[in-house]
Amino acid sequence: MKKRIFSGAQPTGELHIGNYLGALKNWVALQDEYESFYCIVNLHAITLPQDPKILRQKTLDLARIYLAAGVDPEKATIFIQSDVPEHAELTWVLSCQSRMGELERMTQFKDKAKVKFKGEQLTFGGEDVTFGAPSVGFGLLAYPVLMAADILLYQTDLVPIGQDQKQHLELTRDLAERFNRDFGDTFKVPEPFIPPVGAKIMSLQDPAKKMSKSDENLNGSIFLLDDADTITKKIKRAVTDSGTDINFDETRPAIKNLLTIYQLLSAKTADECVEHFAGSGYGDFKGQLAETVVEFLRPFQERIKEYDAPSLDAILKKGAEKARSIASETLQDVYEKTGIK
Ligand code: AQP
Repeated sequence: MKKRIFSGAQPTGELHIGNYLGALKNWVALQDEYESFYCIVNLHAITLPQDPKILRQKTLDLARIYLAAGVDPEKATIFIQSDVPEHAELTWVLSCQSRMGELERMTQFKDKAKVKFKGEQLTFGGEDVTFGAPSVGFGLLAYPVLMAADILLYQTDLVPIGQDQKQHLELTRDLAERFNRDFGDTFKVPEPFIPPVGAKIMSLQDPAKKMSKSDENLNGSIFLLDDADTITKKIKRAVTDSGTDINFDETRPAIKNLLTIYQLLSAKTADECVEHFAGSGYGDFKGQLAETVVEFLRPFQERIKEYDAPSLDAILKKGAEKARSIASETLQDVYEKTGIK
């Protein structure tokens, strides 16, 4: 029997090349070897305010992006999180097993709470952290519990994620182990799959910050739907480091980041990349990088238009049915073990 994968992305903002290289690219690479479940996590999206109309549209757009990236609906199960109500139901049960302290410690919660709720300062969570205001949404705190439910419902072996989600996966493992200890063996304890290269693509404007959908500086990210002109401009404006060599030097993070994007999209080894650009200046390097990104994204953007509404609908309906057949078994077991049913 094939081992199982679960992963997902939020239908918020614009997906960027970091989301692709850190996650989607690996989903495609792993779909032959594993029984794969790729979810559009719309319930996660509402942990921050969303426009309902835009959210509905973005949910379908994201399904198209999965398909255009190469997720094959004949091999992998693609579905919308809210079409499988077991995700929300298991979240409640796992919430009752979660501790405030462990949720308050999550880096993403601390970052997002800080950014979104600027205001009066106060100390929060027994830790040396100050937040902007007392009205941080509970959904933001509960986010990793919902993520744990997503993964554990499918008795998942492996979770392909970028570096930023590693801490959430560790919490998922803790919750699975705690539940198994207290109620008997119920969940498989999943392993993360974090790619050795590309797990954290950095902002083009600040190599100390990860490329991020919510970055206010749009020049920091290359979005999957950017046109050729915009991509070229963004790469030309990307910050560089002092020095002239083009190599993977930890002390020159801006060039290392650009070269990593080049490496992953050109399918060259690290040594081949360094050799290829030996003696080149930054201008030439950036020009070739821009061409590589544009050439990669052109057919991708064409493929997005391939699926009309009825065929997309059929894929998502079939995906939800398959997902539910597995998720409902796990939830039934959880309800029996906890005395709910
Ligand atoms: N910069 C990145 N490099 C590599 N992988 C990344 N991922 C996110 N950013 C990078 C991975 O992409 C997957 C889908 O993530 P998501 O939809 O949950 O994205 P997100 O966290 O909303 O995306 P951002 O850009 O990180 O958004 P904000 O700005 O809201 O924080 C995940 O596997 C993630 O690890």
